[in-house]
Amino acid sequence: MSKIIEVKEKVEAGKAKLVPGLVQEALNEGCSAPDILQAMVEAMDVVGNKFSSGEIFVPEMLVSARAMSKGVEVLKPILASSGSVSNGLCIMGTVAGDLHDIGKNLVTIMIESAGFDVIDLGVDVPITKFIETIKEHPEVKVLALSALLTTTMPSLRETVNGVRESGLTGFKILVGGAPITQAFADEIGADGYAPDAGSAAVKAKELIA
Ligand code: B1M
Repeated sequence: MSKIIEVKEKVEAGKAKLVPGLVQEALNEGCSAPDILQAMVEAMDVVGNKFSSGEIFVPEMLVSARAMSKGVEVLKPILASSGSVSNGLCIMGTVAGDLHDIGKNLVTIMIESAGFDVIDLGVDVPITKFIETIKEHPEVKVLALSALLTTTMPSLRETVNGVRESGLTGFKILVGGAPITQAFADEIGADGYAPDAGSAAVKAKELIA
């Protein structure tokens, strides 16, 4: 069996101890890092669908997420191979009320590889924390906001509004996450939207050009 299929199966099964070794073996077999990443994302889609249908519950989603995060750690040095350019600072976080971080972490890796320094504020980040961090780092070029739940789309809107209302300027706001669309990004007044980690890095560079 191709190692990439095994990676997918073990992420789905939440085998965090086995996944890093299998990811390394898949790389050794000649599989590319983006292909392995794609297999892990597909595994998470399967997990999400099983959760939706009531076949599994939150703890199973969590162990799969841990397994994928361990796999991403092995891929990170390859995905993040960057040049020496510096595009400035990006402040990143998942908005208040939302605990999903795998997508945000991938976006962070790709934005770093596009030459940005990233301050990652983590998950469930209150608006005040974003504002405080921007004040501490007025040189920030991009504020990158992730939201993974339809129920945290309003939190994304409030974060964009709150940051705008703070009067702080000099940076662009980039948003994304599974339920977010270009139309929603426009509606809430974000400067940019990207559907995935790779295009987030491209968009971040476009925004500061
Ligand atoms: Co959650 N969860 N979850 N979950 N979870 C989803 C998102 C869900 C779709 C599953 C489902 O029902 N099919 C569903 C949301 C439904 C909806 O919104 N209508 C859901 C739910 C309902 C919930 C809870 C409410 C469940 C509950 O408690 N009853 C709960 C909410 C907790 C909270 O946040 N307050 C919850 C909890 C969790 C866990 C904690 C158990 C765990 C997260 C652990 C972690 O992240 N460390 C979890 C997981 C693992 C998932 C699924 C299965 C996988 C998410 C993931 O990592 N995907 C997910 C189903 C799914 O996605 N298929 C699901 C892989 C990742 C690479 O993709 O995050 O989409 P993604 O990131 C992409 C893009 O979105 C984009 O680029 C990334 C990479 O290409 N992107 C950006 C992301 N951020 C971006 C920012 C950008 C640009 C692009 O610019 C700044």
